[in-house]
Amino acid sequence: MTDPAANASIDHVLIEDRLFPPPAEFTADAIIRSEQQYQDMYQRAKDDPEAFWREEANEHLHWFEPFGDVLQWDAPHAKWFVGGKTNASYNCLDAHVAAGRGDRTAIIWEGEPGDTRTLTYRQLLSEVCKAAAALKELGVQQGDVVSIYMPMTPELAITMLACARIGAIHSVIFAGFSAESIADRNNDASAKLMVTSDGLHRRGKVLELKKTVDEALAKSPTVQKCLVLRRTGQDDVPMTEGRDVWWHDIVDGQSDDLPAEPLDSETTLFILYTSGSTGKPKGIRHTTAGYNLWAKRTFQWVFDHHEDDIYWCTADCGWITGHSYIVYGPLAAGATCLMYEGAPNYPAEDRFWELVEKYQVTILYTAPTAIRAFIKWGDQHVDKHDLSSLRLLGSVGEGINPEAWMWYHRKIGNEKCPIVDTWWQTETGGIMMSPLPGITATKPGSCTRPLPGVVPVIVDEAGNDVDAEHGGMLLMGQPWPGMLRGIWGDEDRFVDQYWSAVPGKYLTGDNARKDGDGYYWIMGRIDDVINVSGHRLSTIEVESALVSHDAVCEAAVVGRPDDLKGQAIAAFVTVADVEPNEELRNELRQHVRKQIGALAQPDDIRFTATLPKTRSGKIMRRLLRDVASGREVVGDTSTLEDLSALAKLREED
Ligand code: 6R9
Repeated sequence: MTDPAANASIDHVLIEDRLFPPPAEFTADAIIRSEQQYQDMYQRAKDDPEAFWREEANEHLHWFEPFGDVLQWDAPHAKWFVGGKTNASYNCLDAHVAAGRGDRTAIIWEGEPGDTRTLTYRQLLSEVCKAAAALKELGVQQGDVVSIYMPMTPELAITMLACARIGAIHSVIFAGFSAESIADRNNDASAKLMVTSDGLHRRGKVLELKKTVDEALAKSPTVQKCLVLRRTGQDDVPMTEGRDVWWHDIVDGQSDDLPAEPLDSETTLFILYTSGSTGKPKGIRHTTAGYNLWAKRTFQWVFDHHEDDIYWCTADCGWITGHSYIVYGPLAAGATCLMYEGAPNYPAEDRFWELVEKYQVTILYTAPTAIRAFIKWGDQHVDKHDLSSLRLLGSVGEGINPEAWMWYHRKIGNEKCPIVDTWWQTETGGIMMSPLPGITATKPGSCTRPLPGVVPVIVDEAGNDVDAEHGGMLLMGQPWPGMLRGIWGDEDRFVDQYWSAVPGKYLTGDNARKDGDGYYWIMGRIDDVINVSGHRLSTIEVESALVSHDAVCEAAVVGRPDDLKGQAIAAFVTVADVEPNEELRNELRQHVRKQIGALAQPDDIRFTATLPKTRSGKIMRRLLRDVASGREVVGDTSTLEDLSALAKLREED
């Protein structure tokens, strides 16, 4: 028998009708400043992608040798800019120096202890050449995998670009992962070299990275050498003779002139491991030309980049956001980027705002998890600083609840900065859906419309298109230059996971709804849908209703089995400045009922001090599902930020 709800769409229950048109002053000076301009680009990219991308690639990348075909598409395998030769490090560095922009500032860096460093494009190029020469001296060749486990220092970006320069493949591992996770990634990728540092500064303490790396290297037989940056300067750093080399011993003395290797467009630029909800992490593979072009152009379109901008993306290079919007996008566009090493609440909760004021940041790109933390910490930290340099705000990583959006808009943007809520994934290489700040009237909680080249499709579980105003699975109907080219060493999983739901179309794993204005609303992961009495509800809508109550900072909503309704709704809630009690619990139930209806009213509400999150700040609803249903927590927990968060939740049972 078929389940009557099996091919149902997802019910949409949250009404959000606030609309924020771009300020006229912003539009007047914007790169994309008319709706017509967007429509023309969008239609051309959709109807004649080859002509559109040929022009884009010729204009925006440097070619040592021209490409022939724009696209060879043998679904799900794409080759972009076939036979051309380029180099991502050249596009990010040499191109600017050659164009007389070598003295522009590329990176303004601040360490957590307050030390600073500024690098012009010319200086960054020299450093990258030296590092590339050192990699070669250490035996790294084109196609070799280099694992990078480093703090957010300029040398992290330098190492990535040095790999790109010689055609080595970088695999950046966030410097918070355990020895076990590093070894897994080294082994999966057969990494040849590891780059790390003695330690890193985090909230005033030193974390000894090299010791963790040593433990990992004991279980990483393919790694032959380890390059070690001195960052924190402690003296008892274990160095293994014949394997470990100090950065200052081998990099500093190299020549600063090492030409970028002309590389085939489809040369693997990097792999980046991302956790599947179950099973082992997968190495998402991106290639040189398509990815670099996508990162650069989406950066320019979405962030409306102008020469005098000071741009700050608060992500870590250990995530795709850092790859695309700290390194490859902004540097290819010649931007001046602030890079910060440490925590947002060290030495105090106003560190970000202090940095914005000090460096006169104009564009700020951060994540909902950070925004919700700032709200919890209180407005007094923001009020201490002059944030008037800001002109544009961005959000990425999770859906931003409308109330968090409103706070960002009022408190940080002073009601004058457009907010770009950017939806994308490690797999997509760069932003796919986002407002264009000069033209798109924004709606809190919506990532609005697709960028040129992006053709979203929404289907129900049977693969049929769903009507506007209903939610379903989000797919991409057309290949785009920044798309992943595979999962490292696992072709079956690549085909199975992304290309099997509707053959030839990319399955994102998220649900979404398109509203009557053609705006998209992400409704959370496919696996997170809650089925209450045959109604399929999106977690994020119920969460947003909870967050719109004054007492609530964060909410995570999951389904748990229920004999009567199929699933019942369980909510985990963090509150600020109030005593969580039965009265508040009832009030929250009533609040959700009033906001979105009786159907969505949570059956259980648990107050908790923290929610389990991934190290990049995403709520792990999968774990909460197990907690809510009283099951043993199963599956991969290696990306969990703080294991104690989970333990506490279980205690609170
Ligand atoms: C860039 C990045 C991808 C998943 C994605 C979705 C969620 C990211 C979002 C968003 C709603 C947004 N996500 N941005 N959901 N609105 N603006 O985060 O990549 O770490 O691979 O995560 O994150 O669920 O599928 P990645």
